Amino acid sequence: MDHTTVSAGHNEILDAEQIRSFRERGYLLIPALIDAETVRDYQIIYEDFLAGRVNTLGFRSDLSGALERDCDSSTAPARERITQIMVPSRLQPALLHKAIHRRCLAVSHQLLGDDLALDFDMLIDKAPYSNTETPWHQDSAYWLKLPDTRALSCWVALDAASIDNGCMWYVAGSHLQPMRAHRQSGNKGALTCAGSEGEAVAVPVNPGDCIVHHGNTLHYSRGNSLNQRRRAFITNFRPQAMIDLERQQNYDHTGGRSVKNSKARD
Ligand SMILES: O=C(O)CCC(=O)C(=O)O
Repeated sequence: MDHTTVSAGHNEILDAEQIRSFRERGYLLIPALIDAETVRDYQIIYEDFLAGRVNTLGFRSDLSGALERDCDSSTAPARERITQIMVPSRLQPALLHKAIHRRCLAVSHQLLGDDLALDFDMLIDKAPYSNTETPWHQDSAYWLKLPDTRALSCWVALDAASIDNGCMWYVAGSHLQPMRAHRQSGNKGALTCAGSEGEAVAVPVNPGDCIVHHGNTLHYSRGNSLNQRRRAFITNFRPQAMIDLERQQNYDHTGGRSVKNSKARD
């Protein structure tokens, strides 16, 4: 079995109104995708990654660009402003069979089609008082330009996220607009483009809630200015045929950050 194989089961998680709203806005809040006990289970796993008990094999970096990319698990904790760990399910394949992967795959099928499959996953943590925003961007700027642009990111909160500890903000309908020009921030840090809170909506969440957004939806989050965690477990889905195209070009989302989609280049 391929390491990214996930089975969605036959769950219908969303109703027709939620699907309509996602198509119009390019994002959707799904309350309580996982229950409180499941959140606690994931928090334990997450801490194993953050504390370096799982060897993150060079897939851990500071999304802010304040540090060099390849901080290894023995030296990384506490120095990062935004901790990003790519492909956690490659490091711990049991994750593929747990609730987040199964339920998010089912959501992706309902929203964008039954041919969607897991492309990659990642953890993004904003530690208390780390005060560092994730700049405005569209995920598709990070990715190869593909003929089929269906792509879905499922952002599952393992902590309450509010405006002050870095909940997500989205520009409704931006997935239907032309891509904005992106550039890289910091030292090999996150990609960024023009965007502002004035054109966006903040989406505070509770632990266990999931927000999904289309790969072209413009989004951002403020820094964490509270004494409160902000851990997110993120899964990304796209058509299996597009994943095959990516892999044929040796692209699996673990390389360095850069503007890869020429449509989005400054
Ligand atoms: O968690 C964040 O602050 C940013 C997440 C993000 O940009 C994404 O999931 O695409």
